[in-house]
Amino acid sequence: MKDKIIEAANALGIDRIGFTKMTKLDELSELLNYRIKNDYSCEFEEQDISKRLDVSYLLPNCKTIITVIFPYAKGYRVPEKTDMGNLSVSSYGMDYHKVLHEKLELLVLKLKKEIEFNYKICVDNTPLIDRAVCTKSGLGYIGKNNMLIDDEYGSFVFLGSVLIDLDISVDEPDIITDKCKSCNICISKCPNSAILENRMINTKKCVSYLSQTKEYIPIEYRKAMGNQIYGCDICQINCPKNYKILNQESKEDYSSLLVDLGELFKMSNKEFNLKYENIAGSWRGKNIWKRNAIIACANMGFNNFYDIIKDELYGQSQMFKTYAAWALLKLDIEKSKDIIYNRIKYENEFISNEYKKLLEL
Ligand code: B12
Repeated sequence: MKDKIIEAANALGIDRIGFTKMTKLDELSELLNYRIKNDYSCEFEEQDISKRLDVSYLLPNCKTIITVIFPYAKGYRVPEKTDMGNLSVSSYGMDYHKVLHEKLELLVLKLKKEIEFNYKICVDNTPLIDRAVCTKSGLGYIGKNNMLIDDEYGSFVFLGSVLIDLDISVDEPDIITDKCKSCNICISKCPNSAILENRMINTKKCVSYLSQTKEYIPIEYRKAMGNQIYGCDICQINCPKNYKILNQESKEDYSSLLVDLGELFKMSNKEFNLKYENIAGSWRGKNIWKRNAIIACANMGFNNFYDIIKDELYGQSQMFKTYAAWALLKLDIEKSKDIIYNRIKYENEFISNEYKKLLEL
């Protein structure tokens, strides 16, 4: 059965496939507790640790987890400094959640012609710790930047799993050695010092997190966001393990990862969905992109958007006001001070306090 699964996966263009038993991940208990205690976990993760350590409830009688990794970013070049916003390369092309899910669904359909079984596909969408089950089944190792790294594809791989209620002989992974050795490039290049010496990430500081959260972004973290509209690739682009994949010949045109901010500021929700709904980076919706665009304008000194951002001070959105006032002061402190001061009396307590804080009143 195992050989048949591998053969079927290969036919679907999946060339990295592993197998592991459905067991509790008790070895991660300390790590997960430590993250919660230190506020290193985030709202995109299941907070009930017991549901992460034992995911057998996802599929009754689950015996085996089939794991796969799927490469991307071949030949990707960081765009030259531009007057646009930037999306992470993980958001290139069709949403990887859909692509990988469909591939795994096809794999299951093929196998079901041979034998009946129950299954559950997981691609980033369940409490399963994708990286943990992939490493357990021998697919790659974890780098200091927390990324799962494959010897050939580097860390630019998406992870997927299929839980099944069949018993399949599993892989005994090689002993995972620390292939990062003394390299600390990701730690030193991370724009917000989110990668810690103890191989953990302070998720709340990670630019990828900041670009997706709906929570308040602390003023001191905003600069690190640069012109990112979704995600961040810095710890991967600078990783020597990705040198090979990034320097491969490729016909892909990555220019769609650049976002026209003028267009974004004017877009209706409908127009946004039409243009971006099929990519991975749009899942938080237009307003989060627009917030990030305001931050990007301030960071990059895009003064041509000054008036558009100023209009937000008179709008309905508390979120836009928060970042607009900060951005206007960054873009032109003298011109903006009075404008913001004069708005204090019209605003609720949160916004007026925010304005006072920015004006150091
Ligand atoms: C929440 C989340 C985030 C958060 C937090 C990330 C983080 N580092 O935890 C934020 C929003 C910041 C984020 C960002 C990104 N994410 Co994300 N994210 C997730 C999600 C949903 C859960 C991650 C999680 O549980 N974290 C908690 C910690 C404990 O687990 P972990 O980091 O995943 O894995 C650790 C443990 O497994 C541990 N470990 C494994 N075995 C063992 C054994 C022992 C003994 C020990 C001690 C530890 C240990 O080492 C791992 C690294 O620390 C997963 C999907 C999923 N369901 O797993 C995707 C996932 C991790 N993300 C992914 C991607 C692509 C990204 C981004 C690259 C997107 C981008 N370009 O902006 C960045 C990368 C940031 C980074 N350097 O980690 C991929 C990672 C692929 C890969 N090659 O590793 C995943 C797996 C989605 C997928 N299915 O492809 N993400």
